[in-house]
Amino acid sequence: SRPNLALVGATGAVGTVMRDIVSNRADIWGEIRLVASPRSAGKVLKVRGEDVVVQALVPEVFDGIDIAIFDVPDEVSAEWVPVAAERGAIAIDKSGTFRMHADVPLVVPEVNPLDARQRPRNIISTPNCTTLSMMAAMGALHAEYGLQELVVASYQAVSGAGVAGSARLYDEVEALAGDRNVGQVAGDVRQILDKKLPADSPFPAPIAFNVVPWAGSLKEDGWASEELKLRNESRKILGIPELKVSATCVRVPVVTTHSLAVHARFERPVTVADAHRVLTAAPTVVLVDDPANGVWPTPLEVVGTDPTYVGRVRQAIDFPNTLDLFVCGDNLRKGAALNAAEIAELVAAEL
Ligand code: 11C
Repeated sequence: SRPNLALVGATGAVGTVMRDIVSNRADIWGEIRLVASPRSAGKVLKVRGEDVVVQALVPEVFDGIDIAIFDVPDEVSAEWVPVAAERGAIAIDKSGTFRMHADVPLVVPEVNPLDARQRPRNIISTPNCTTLSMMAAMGALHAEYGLQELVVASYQAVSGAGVAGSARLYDEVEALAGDRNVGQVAGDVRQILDKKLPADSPFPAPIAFNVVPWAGSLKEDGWASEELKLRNESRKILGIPELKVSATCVRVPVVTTHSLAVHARFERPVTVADAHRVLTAAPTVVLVDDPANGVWPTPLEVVGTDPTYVGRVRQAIDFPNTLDLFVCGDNLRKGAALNAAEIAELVAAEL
């Protein structure tokens, strides 16, 4: 019989995309159960064209469920993912809680699908959306040339911070609209926003008309959690424990789709033409790289789609065996819901 799927966190930014994705991919599921906090229980949402009543997150909600995808805050995952796993579901978790646990695989299906089979705790983690936005491309290049070092700057969309992130950007743009002098004097945007909007922004500085060199929470020595996740998760997914990674994560006023400028050094020599061939051959990567004709990926051109887009591939002039490139990936699709759905399909094929 067809496996039953639970979507936990069905009403969030990723949950909304998740419902769309499972409704539009090949339908391999029996029941699809929607689960959310008691606050959202009773809501009626569409999945596969049908109305489904959202159920509250309680232990019994996992009875009869084969696979449960969680997209909830870290502390909710910490409490509830083990509950689902103990009740017999295979839990696919989007939070940061279990990603670096040695007994939990961290999976990107086109890079390390076999890792999904070793899941002693019945838990599989799916990576941070910033890491994921470049993994398909970097995995393909690593397989060919042997990745040794990554230096990355991210340009992260506001929906990475959930529904509240997108709402804040729209609110700020609205609050600033019409004033053609704004943004030319230090601090003026902040003053206007302080007057017009609530103070509790998900971002530590104005995000409209701005870029903010911060994403996540403060870790040791001034690092932001997103930067460390990008390092640790890339190492685990690619299976290169010693990979050298340094990242600076930046939030930009883009609604959805993370972009990354990547400087990647390889063990073996690589030319731009060879890298183009490898990226073109990678099934989930789209090469968009014709600068003479102004062709490169931008978040606005790729939002809402599934692949990882790569452009601006250059051989670093002063660094041997090194490429510089620009990558865009929808942070809510491949960066979150799609990767989780692909893992679920991988696991369902074994059941
Ligand atoms: C952001 N990447 O753009 C984050 C959100 O570890 O899954 C996801 C955090 C995570 O803000």
